[in-house]
Amino acid sequence: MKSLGAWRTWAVGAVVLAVAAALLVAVGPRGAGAGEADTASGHRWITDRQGRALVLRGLSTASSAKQAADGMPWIEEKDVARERRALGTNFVRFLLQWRSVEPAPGTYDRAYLERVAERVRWYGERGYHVLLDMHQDLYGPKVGGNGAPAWATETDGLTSAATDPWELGYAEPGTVRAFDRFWGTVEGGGRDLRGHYVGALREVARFFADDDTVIGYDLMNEPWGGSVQGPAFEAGPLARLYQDGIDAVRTVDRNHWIFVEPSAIGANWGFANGLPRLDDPRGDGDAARIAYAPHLYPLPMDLGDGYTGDAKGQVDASLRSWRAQTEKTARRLGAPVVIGEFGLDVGLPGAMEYVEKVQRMADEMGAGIAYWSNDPGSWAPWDADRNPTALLPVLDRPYPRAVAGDPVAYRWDARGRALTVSWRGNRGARGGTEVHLPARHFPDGGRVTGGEQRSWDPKSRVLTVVSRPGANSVRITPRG
Ligand code: 9MR
Repeated sequence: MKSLGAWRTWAVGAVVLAVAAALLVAVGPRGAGAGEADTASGHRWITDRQGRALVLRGLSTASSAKQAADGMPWIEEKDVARERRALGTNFVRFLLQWRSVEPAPGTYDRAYLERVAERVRWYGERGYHVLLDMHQDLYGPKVGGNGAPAWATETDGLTSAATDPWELGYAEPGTVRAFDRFWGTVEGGGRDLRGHYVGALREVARFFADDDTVIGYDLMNEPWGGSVQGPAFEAGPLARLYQDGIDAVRTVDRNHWIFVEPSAIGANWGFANGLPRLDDPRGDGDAARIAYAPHLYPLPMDLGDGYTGDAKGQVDASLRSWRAQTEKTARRLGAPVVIGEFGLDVGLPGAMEYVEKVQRMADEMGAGIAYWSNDPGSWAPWDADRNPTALLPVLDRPYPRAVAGDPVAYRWDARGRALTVSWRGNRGARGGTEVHLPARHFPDGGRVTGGEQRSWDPKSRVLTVVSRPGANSVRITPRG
């Protein structure tokens, strides 16, 4: 009982610290040069094999993989086909589990990676780019979460109770100890757990090094510091793990992007984070391929609130702060940004207004998006019977899938029914700029001004456009 009381005190302390940090963020200097990234330009871009800048739009696949005995998500190939048809997406964040990659210490499950590869192929055949996400919540199944294998969960006899909301489980004693043992921040312990984790990342990268559908690796979902929190965690144990992970991946894979996340609790709400610049053995500047993939769950909504026009302005304040902090960290890392997760119960008041707002913000930032998640149900574009929810038409919107140049800005104006895309140069890219034109807005295809239509495929709903010499901006409106 005594230790339970101590942990409650700890949890309250953490919340107080968090609020203090929020205040600091609120009164602290606005991110220097935040204006630089007010348009889609001003940062680096993830490119496809043809050298075109990618605007990544998609969902995570899937929460169901966390519990599945074989670690596979719920999807069959026909579901991937439906996702492509219904949403026109080009991106998926695919969940992996450490327990499945390394079921016994130093033993890697090739059959598991082959099952993953089969699903990656389903996506690849439909033009997707797949981010492999080493997922965890609450450390692992042995302490009520998912991710880590039981053999890598050391709790010294401490246990974790189920909590509501689930995130509070991060303060449960068994979970905190498991993380502390993983990071090596408490005395004792047996195995070099983080060494094993880095080894598992390397084996995933070795397996997928030549897979062109894979865009990169997300080194750890929503990292948690256990009893070391905030900048001390991010600049310390987390940065060390990331650097070791990057170095290990690069021994087997020189090409794919490596995505890093901040400590979720805090950064998800818009707080500052202390991730330092990381080194890519590929080299500095344009040679480096490190991307930044923070998650976005403004605090009132993380606790289950809707977005009811946000009368008190708390969600909007959280969003502004999140954007400023994200841009600041991305500049420090020299990294493009992908919103690795955002999402909510579609039935909450104002939910669609919120999703539209985040999508507009991502367009302004030139950031990719992976909506959480594609699991049929109340958060998804389809319900348990696979019928569309109110989210489907909101996610299915026109966007440039790949830009043959350096994107300056792109915007879908729903009222004026026009998609505008502008860019600079052509970065030596092969092929034209590809845009997705959903049937709901462009039933008969698009009319292009400022450029020339190269091709239009009414089945995939992809229109390819090239700009006229000297012009760098196209506008596409519905034909007819
Ligand atoms: O939506 C997921 C919920 O059903 C699970 O119970 C929970 C714990 O595994 O995870 C939720 O998904 C979270 C994701 O794993 C990490 N980011 C926040 C997501 C929403 O809470």
